[in-house]
Amino acid sequence: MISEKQLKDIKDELDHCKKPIFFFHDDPDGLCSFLLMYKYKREGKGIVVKAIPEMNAFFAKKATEYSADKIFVLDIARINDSFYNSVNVPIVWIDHHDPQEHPAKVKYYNPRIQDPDEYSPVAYWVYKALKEFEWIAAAGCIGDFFYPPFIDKVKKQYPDLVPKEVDNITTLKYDTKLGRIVRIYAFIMKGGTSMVMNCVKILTRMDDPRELLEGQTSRARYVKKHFDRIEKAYDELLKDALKQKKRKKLFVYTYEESKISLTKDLADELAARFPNKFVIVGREKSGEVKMSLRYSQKPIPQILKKALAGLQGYGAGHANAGGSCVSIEDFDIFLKRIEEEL
Ligand SMILES: [Mn+2]
Repeated sequence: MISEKQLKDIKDELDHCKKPIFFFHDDPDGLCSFLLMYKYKREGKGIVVKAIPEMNAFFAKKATEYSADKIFVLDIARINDSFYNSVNVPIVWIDHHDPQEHPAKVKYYNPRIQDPDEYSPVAYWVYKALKEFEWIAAAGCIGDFFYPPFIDKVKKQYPDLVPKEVDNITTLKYDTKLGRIVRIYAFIMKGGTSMVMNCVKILTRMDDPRELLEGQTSRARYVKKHFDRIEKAYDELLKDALKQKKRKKLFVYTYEESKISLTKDLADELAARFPNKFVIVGREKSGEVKMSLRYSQKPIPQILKKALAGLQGYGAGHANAGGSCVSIEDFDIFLKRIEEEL
């Protein structure tokens, strides 16, 4: 957990700056963490960190160009030395991946320092610190498949978004209008950075979730147009994935490199549909298969370690979700070994 004292520190850090810059992960948890902070502060600039969740000199340059007086890093797993070496303003880093070493000058908050097995998203902690916009915080939590403990507040305020009988994360994510918002948030983060940032800018100005769902305003239609394009590609992949021949304990789906990576989102949905299977969704690119893995019956890191022994590849993950990459030549043996471990 992150203590009450630390939550107060986070709020103080945000209260005491004039030109903050926010770097955030390109998923609903990262986006919602940013939206909560920005909507509270009403100052600053947001920058999405795409492709590799690591801060480096490229992002340091963005902070300098903006003459930021404080840097917030939200839901990003790593900060590279080249980043530290290139900035000289305070850094506040809130994350929930594996706890990392960091220079003493960095204020680092991670619920897993105290409790290595804790699984709570960054948006949840930012909400606990700032205490506003429950629906945005809930969207961030749902994106990371975490049932928001404060969901009753959202149900009360927006009964049309979350009916009161909803009591589990799968229904919340895949069968409610709030879940639909999470999907919109996830998909608009795909594609070129300038398009993504145009959409994010619009979201910072929306206070009512229904504006986005109903799509009546021109700014909502702009976001919707980008979303529709991604959703169409996603629906095609999902349809194709569901046609796969089923194996006993494994669900494997691979697709060719295309411009948009939808691997994580597909893996999440397939895992929700097939909760007892080990789900592998992979994208073939330059001789490798880049995969998202989902499994609820046994810790993934343990299985991965055995499956990868001696192969050209790497992988990591939490208990139920992980990622891996192996060369195409090793893919069949990788799958066979996983099957043996289940
Ligand atoms: Mn994230």
